[in-house]
Amino acid sequence: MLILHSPAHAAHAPAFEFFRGERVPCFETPARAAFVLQALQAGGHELQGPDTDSTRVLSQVHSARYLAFLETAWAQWLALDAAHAVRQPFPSVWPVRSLRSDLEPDNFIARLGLYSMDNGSPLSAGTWAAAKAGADLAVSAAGRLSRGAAAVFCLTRPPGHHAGADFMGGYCFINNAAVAAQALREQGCQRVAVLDVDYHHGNGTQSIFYERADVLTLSLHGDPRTEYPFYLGHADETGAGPGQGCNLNLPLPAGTATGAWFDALDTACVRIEAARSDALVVSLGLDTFAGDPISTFRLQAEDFVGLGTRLKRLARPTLFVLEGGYAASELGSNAACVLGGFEQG
Ligand code: OKP
Ligand code: ZN
Repeated sequence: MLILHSPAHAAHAPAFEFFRGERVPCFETPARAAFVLQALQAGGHELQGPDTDSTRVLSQVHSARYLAFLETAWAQWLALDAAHAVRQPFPSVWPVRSLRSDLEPDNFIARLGLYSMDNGSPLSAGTWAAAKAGADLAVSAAGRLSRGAAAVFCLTRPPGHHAGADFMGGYCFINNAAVAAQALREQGCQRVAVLDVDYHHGNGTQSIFYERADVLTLSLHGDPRTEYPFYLGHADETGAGPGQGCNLNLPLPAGTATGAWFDALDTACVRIEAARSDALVVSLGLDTFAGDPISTFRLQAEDFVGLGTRLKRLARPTLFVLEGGYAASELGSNAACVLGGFEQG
């Protein structure tokens, strides 16, 4: 399978996040992509770089003021104090219900809160460069599918599926899967399906397309009653307006193992076929793995082969985008299992 990758991902390398009352090393690291690159190259997959700039498509997915903030956020942080070069900004205040989000405050931390859903999306000097490179890969991959490729894998980080039109969250800044789906639509696909198999609900992707009938969004994930992102991802969220019926959530209890997970995958696949989607974007989170340090599902390596095989049966042009997966040293072999299952399936 064709792998699209850019070394620019490594520019996003914050040191710390907050976890259970402690400041801990980031789970979402450059090493994750290095493990995937190593495994896929060892597996003989072809590797190429991006060939398209995503700027125009990005403006169809994210708000202008959010993109302007993200692009200059690190420079703004540094401008406050040169000592900030070795510190990470974190939001500490958010415009929740009854507070105004139409106005941009002058204060940098207040703006950071305006554009964040949590304090779990650490920024570093190269965050914009890495996230923009991921979007370039997503648009480039859509172009490959439109020109006849059967499948492409975008080896990107940071992930994207929690990022909404105007906010970052859950390690995500730009929604690569949404960018890919939007690019496919603009390149002539009438109906696109985005299937999110990451452990965490793809709240950003759902919200970006919630009122659209041209992009079907589906997500299998840990039940938001107990799992991040908590405030979206319930089964009764089915789309709105013209997009009514075009969102499917399949929340599963913490601890879900192979059998129940594949039953849900089958439900999602049946819906994709019924919708006659003509291209498939897969938000490929591998944090459903039993060894994942921040998740509770119990999939094994061979289950990822089964995932690839099931997706191949959909027989649609397929664009994989890497999302989560934090058992870094097994992330490459698990990704290779999905691609192997797809190619053999
Ligand atoms: C991103 B993706 C907060 C720690 C928890 C939420 C998990 C984000 C997962 N500092 N962060 O969906 O794999
Ligand atoms: Zn995840």
